[in-house]
Amino acid sequence: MQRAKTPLQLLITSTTRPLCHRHFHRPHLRHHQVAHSVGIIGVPFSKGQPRDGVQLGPDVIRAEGLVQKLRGQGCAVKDYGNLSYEEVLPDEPVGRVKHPRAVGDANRRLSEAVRAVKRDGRTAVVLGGDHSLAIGSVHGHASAVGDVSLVWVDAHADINTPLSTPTGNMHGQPASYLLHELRPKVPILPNFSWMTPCVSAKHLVYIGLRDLDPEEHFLLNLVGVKSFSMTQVDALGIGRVMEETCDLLCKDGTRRPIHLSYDVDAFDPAVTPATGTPVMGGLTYREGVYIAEHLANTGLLSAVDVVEVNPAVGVSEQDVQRTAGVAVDILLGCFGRLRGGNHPPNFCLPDA
Ligand SMILES: [Mn+2]
Repeated sequence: MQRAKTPLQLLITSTTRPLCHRHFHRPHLRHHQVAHSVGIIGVPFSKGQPRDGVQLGPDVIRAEGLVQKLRGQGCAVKDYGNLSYEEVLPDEPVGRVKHPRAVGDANRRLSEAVRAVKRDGRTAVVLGGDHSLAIGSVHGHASAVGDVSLVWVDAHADINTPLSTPTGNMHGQPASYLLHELRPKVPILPNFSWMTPCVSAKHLVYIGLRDLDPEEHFLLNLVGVKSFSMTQVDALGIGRVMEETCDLLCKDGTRRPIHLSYDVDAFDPAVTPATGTPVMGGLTYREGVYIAEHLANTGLLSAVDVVEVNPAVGVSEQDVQRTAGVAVDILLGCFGRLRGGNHPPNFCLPDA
């Protein structure tokens, strides 16, 4: 009797049709997807926001079996461990912006780490930590591969500038640092001289928005970013939202690598309760996983952030595990798992 190979030897096989249409149609991948090579970086960083605990996110996500489960579905996984960075003191606010030097320094290191993972030929997975880490993650990704498409899944737009921010928290600002179009609006903060904008507004799509400051709403319109707020998700359905997202991102016919920056607060708080800034009326589990499945099927997913899992926001242990489990499920979806099932291409049934 011949058994299936060990999980490490397996390749993911999909028996469904590709989800993306037109530009992303890749018929040769229909049944035998390539094995994914994944590089994980944990970023135990919390200074982009005021709540303690989000620095524990990477290890809470790992504790839900991320590495083993990815290997179980055929991925070659290298865990690079947690990013180390030093305490930056003193770190007085600049204007309203809190902890600019710490955020700048950690992101410089993260940018280098992500670039190294990309040069190793792996899809980068960055486990947060707060969402200010997207500055270094997207920057490092773009510095390794060139122009990227950025899909930002979040309840918030995180696009305040250092001058427009009502709170001073840097996890509400990363998109403004990343966009070429906002360069004239963003002063260079201490420990940010390494950083230059690397994303065009026309290559950014938001999904899941439902809590924007007036300043952010103005900024979105100013630079003309496409956003599918929860209103659009309700009106169109997540299938059409993802179709339109992929059409928009390749309108110019270029197959840019995709950077997915996934804030778990995009989900409804009933799905991901252990997060710092929950907002009612978010994505269902099914919608959130569909986003990952759809982008995986493009074959262009090149880096993924999963951020803002905070085990210390006063919820039960069960709530923490559920939230971290959803973070893991997003990543399994990003690397080929389909709810309709998968089997390895060399799978053999036992003979009678
Ligand atoms: Mn966010």
